[in-house]
Amino acid sequence: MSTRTDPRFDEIASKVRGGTPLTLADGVFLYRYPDLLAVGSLANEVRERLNGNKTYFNVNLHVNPTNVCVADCKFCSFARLRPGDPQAYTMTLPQIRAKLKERGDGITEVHVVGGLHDEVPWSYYLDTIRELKAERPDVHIKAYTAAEMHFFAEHYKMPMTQVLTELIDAGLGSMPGGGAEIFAERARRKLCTGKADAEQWLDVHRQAHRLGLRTNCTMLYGTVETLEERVDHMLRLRALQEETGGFQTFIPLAFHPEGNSLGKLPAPTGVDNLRTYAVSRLMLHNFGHIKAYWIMIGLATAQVSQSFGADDVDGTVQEEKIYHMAGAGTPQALSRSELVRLIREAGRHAVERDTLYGVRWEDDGAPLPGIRIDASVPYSNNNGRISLSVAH
Ligand code: V47
Repeated sequence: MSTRTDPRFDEIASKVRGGTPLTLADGVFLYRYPDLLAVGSLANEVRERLNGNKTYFNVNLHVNPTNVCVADCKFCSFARLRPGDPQAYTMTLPQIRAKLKERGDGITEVHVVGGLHDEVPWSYYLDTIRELKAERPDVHIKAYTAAEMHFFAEHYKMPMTQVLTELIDAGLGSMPGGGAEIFAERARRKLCTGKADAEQWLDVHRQAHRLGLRTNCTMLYGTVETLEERVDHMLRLRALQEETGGFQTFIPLAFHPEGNSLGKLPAPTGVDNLRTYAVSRLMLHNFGHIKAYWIMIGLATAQVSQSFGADDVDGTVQEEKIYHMAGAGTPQALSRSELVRLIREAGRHAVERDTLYGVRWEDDGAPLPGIRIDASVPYSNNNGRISLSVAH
């Protein structure tokens, strides 16, 4: 395919190289441009200008304290509406602490998100963080999406600054990027009701940034949204980043159709995933990082995405519920060595970061402990287990 001489593509490429922000029309053009490799290669230029050959990862643990949730999100396979539902659960504080004790070896971050549970006291959410910090004072707590923060303010009748300040005092270190879905009202109305709308979601992040918290942001794609709505979503994030500079990384989240009421929709294809990484890298010129969450797009696409604009693969995760209840075929955890191998084989230089992108370790190419390097053994999912020879 040779469409690289298209003058409109060349015009966009010149804007990218000259540092001119792209417009909505530019983004939609890139989504529709047939030469995927040309779009990917342009995104890779930006990725390498900002992050060189580095691919970041961290060693983290996900904790989902409850799946009881009052919101109605059509794409969600994790939430249960009422506490009495046989599949509903709410972890006790000792259970939360025990999870970190049991599975927290070597981790630097706990990622905490859950449902909007209206029958627990505000202290439950604060104490969750206090318990984790009491168990491991050294660990960074990245907790509660803007949708949860908005719920806390409404349900417990507190101004947002109080919600955030009390959580910071309890030990909150930063906020994850979930709950953004798609900002466009037309699509959002069909996808989710009973939780923060676009402006409310953005305002929680604005206030968090003002209080000095760094946060992440996401976009759920592949449901009912148009390409224009995807690019509009990116532009709204870019505008807030221009205002506050508080976002660390953008994470595109590919829709998983199992176990939810949008189950008839197909999952986004590999090409759509790669194009979305590339377009977001090109639209979000003021973001330092684009994260390819391997849990969600699979190990193979996470590797290839490192040449399509992404420079981060998230972390070891340890136990993931939100995507696995929606049919994710990836394993529930990767070891540190497995992540490094994944990055090495993508031709990138693995860098272990902390939550705030401080460098903790850089790959020196040494053989990886516990793993026999055998190029004939593919990274493939085998009912949640990875096919790897582990040397004992
Ligand atoms: O808010 C839920 C999305 C998010 C489905 O900040 C779904 O570092 C696709 O935000 N198909 C939670 N998406 C995950 C998230 C996240 C993940 C990794 C790192 C970070 C970070 C944040 O997942 C939800 C929602 O937008 N989601 N169900 C589904 N069936």
